[in-house]
Amino acid sequence: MSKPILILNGPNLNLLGTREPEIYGATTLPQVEDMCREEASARGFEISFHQSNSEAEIIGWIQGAVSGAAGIIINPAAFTHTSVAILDALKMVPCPVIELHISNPHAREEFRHKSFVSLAATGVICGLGVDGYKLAIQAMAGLLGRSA
Ligand code: CA2
Repeated sequence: MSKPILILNGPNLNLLGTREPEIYGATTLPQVEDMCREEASARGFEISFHQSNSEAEIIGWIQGAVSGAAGIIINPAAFTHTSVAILDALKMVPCPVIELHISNPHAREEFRHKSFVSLAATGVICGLGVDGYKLAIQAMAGLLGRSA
């Protein structure tokens, strides 16, 4: 059986679609998960989709990906700008890593301009709303040689 694409979402993204729709849109995280499952399945991939407000839990999933995932798509949310621990974990995985943001952090407050995660990312998608998740799956399929 082939390995899934791991899709990780950081703190507060469980609230997607319920607050700050002017920044993050009106789509909920369960709707994003359905969208991702559909997009991946059209390309012959399974996904393993998670959200956590805990840095430790996210690091646990990344460590599990060392042998258990074809690729990682991660929206680290606020941990993007703070977490050397997530960066270190991502540096240990052999698979492609796509960093994803719904908004464009570079067009927002200065503290959002710095990403620790980018240092371990194969590529970064930002500012395209929740469509970025679909685009990340398409890009990951290309990186894994199955653009279907
Ligand atoms: O644009 C993104 O996807 C971010 O990763 C979202 C993070 C933010 O800290 C990053 O700078 C950029 C915040 C996620 C908070 O999620 C919420 C969702 C709905 C309502 C309120 C917060």
